[in-house]
Amino acid sequence: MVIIRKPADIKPSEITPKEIYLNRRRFLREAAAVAAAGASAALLPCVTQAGQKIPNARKSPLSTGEKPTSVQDITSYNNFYEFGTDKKDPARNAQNFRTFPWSVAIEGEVKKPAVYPFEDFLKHFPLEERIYRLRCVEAWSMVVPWVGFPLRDLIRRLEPTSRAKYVEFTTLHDPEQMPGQKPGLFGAGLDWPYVEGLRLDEAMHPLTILAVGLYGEMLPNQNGAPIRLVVPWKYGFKSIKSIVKIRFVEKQPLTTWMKAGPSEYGFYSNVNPTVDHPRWSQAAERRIGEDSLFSPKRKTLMFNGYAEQVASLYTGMDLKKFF
Ligand SMILES: Nc1nc2c(c(=O)[nH]1)N[C@H]1C(S)=C(S)[C@@H](COP(=O)(O)O)O[C@H]1N2
Ligand SMILES: [Mo]
Repeated sequence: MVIIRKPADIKPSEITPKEIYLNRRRFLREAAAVAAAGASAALLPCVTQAGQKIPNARKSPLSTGEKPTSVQDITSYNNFYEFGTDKKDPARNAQNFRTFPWSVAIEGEVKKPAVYPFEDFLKHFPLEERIYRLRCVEAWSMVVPWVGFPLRDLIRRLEPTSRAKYVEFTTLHDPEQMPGQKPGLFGAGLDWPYVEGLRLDEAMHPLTILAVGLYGEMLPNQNGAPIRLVVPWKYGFKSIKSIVKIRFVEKQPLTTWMKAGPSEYGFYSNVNPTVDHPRWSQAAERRIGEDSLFSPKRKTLMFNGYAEQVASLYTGMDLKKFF
């Protein structure tokens, strides 16, 4: 489904069914009740754009005390293959990416499927600043001061059915805007749109967030505007950008990277210094911004340093098999 288009392009057959409309109204009413009961939502203006200041994001106790990477590095060294495969490509090629209007379709095994405008999330979920380590599978890392809200807050509101075991996320598919999605040399040869997935308990973990900003401002386009996932104990590619669909499913989703290289990228993708990528070691990492001749590599930590919080999700699992 193409989300962004002029009203005239929308066929009558696509107009939101009444049930979905009513679900959305109920969602708003319940969210308003939560806000009135004390949790202060961010109350942003309706028109949002990259760089706009985010007021009153609470500082989260779940943040790392490590020094954040510079905003310059975070916004100019990116993996966002829809805009090119060079680290500098996304900052250049995503400049005119349109992220307004934007909506996220909620589908599958859930009692409240609907297409929610992005602003609904901003108005009704209190935003927090979460400073997290981000460890890319390519053995570099950053520390990012995200602004977002726990994915579990949204999931609870949507009421998954008992059949929902996994959550599948999909990025916008729009080759006109995303040149990397066109076949040819510029693309990464991935199967578009980009798809990621989590087990429902991973999605419900308090560390898992949907981010809408960084460094106190709405997300820059190259970082996944207007809304992206952040799962800090997994390799960066799980943290899917520019999400247009969240689907609750019974079976483990087939992700983009599993399709591209099943022997190299597994479903779990937990940061694990003892399980190497077939082509390189995962034992150490280079911290972006520290690449002087004298800065040693850092040792990669189990679950990217979040073992205390997340190890219990994987009790009894062979992490070499379920990589
Ligand atoms: N849709 C989409 N999401 C994506 C990617 C991508 O190419 N496309 N790259 C992933 C990878 S490999 C990483 S390391 C992180 C990088 O996020 P950042 O650019 O905000 O640091 O985004 C992830 N999310
Ligand atoms: Mo990555």
